Amino acid sequence: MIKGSSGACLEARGDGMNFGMHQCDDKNSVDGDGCSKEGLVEKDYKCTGGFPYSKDNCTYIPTELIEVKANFHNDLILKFSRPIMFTNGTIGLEDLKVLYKNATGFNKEVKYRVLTN
Ligand SMILES: [Ca+2]
Repeated sequence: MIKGSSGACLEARGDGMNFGMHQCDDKNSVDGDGCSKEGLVEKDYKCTGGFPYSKDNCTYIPTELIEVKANFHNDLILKFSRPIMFTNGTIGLEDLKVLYKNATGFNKEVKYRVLTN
């Protein structure tokens, strides 16, 4: 904590002590590592462990496949936890590999086509 010009206590950023006035403090003033220099948790990150006596540790939340279902045409519908980016800005056959695993554990690559909406 530091004293502001009005005499009120303010929380310093980047000192590794989180008194709860900012979303996070990871003991630096670097953007792009999960906790911004303004003390905000950055997009797609989760920060934990920040207390008056310990800094926040921020980790990237990976994109997860959260749902797979088939419609009546046997099209597989994949739902991800966030919008996903592809190699050339659009989904292509090089972006996804689909494997079929049978009861004996044998994996066979499945040919597919891409439908987007
Ligand atoms: Ca940082």
